[in-house]
Amino acid sequence: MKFVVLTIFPEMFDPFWAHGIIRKAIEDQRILTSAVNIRDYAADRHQVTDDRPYGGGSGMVMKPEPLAGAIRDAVQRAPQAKTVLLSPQGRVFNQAMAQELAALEGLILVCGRYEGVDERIADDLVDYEISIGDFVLTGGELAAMILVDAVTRLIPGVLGGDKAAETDSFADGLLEHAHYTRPRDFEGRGVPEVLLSGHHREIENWRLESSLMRTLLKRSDLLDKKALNRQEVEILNKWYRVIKNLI
Ligand code: 4GX
Repeated sequence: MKFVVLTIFPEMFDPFWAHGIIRKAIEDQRILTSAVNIRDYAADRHQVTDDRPYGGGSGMVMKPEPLAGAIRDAVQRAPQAKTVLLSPQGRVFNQAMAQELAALEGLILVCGRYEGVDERIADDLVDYEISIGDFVLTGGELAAMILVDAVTRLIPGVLGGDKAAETDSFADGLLEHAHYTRPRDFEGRGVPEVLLSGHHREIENWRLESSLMRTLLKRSDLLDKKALNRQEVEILNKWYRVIKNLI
């Protein structure tokens, strides 16, 4: 997968490419990354990328010509790639979208600053408009990093086995079960006994129960969307009966 980021702050990506799983994915050539300076496509002597909005008002808008130049050049170099504009007006990013994007050959990620980009860019040169959440950032760069991060870890071979991504939170519509590691006693707090038992079947049952209960208590909205199997319904019913007997 090829990621080309278009930004006026390409240096923001240097530490991002240089650490952890992203770094390893680059080293293993599972992803190819570049951050391109939109300023390099500005025609004037001062390489201006923004201008005042037509109709007046405060704030600046990214000029269309440098952006169009940068996008067209990136498309030429990665003709298979889809172009994404990071914007609060976009579809809100989630794990299902990350999975779809992970199947693509390449992504050109357009990072806007200021009040946004000239609307004609979004209309004509962008395949997807994506928001990473309902809050306002100072620029699309952090949004692009989040998208690259979430997509990269789904590319086959990037995480240890492909098991790791399969057992994720959200992969099956539930939150992750609780995790514990040594020491067995941490400041007087123990570890669920079953996890020390070596009974793999019981451990799997406990983990499913943990996932379901955490989802019910912390993110019950996720359960509304999920198609539950028989075992999951059985566990939820069991706890429902426990609670009902208390009230
Ligand atoms: N998820 N921002 C982009 C400027 C902008 C506005 C409109 C294009 C169109 C954001 C988010 C986000 C702030 C990045 C405004 N660019 N991006 N920027 N939430 O808040 O992705």
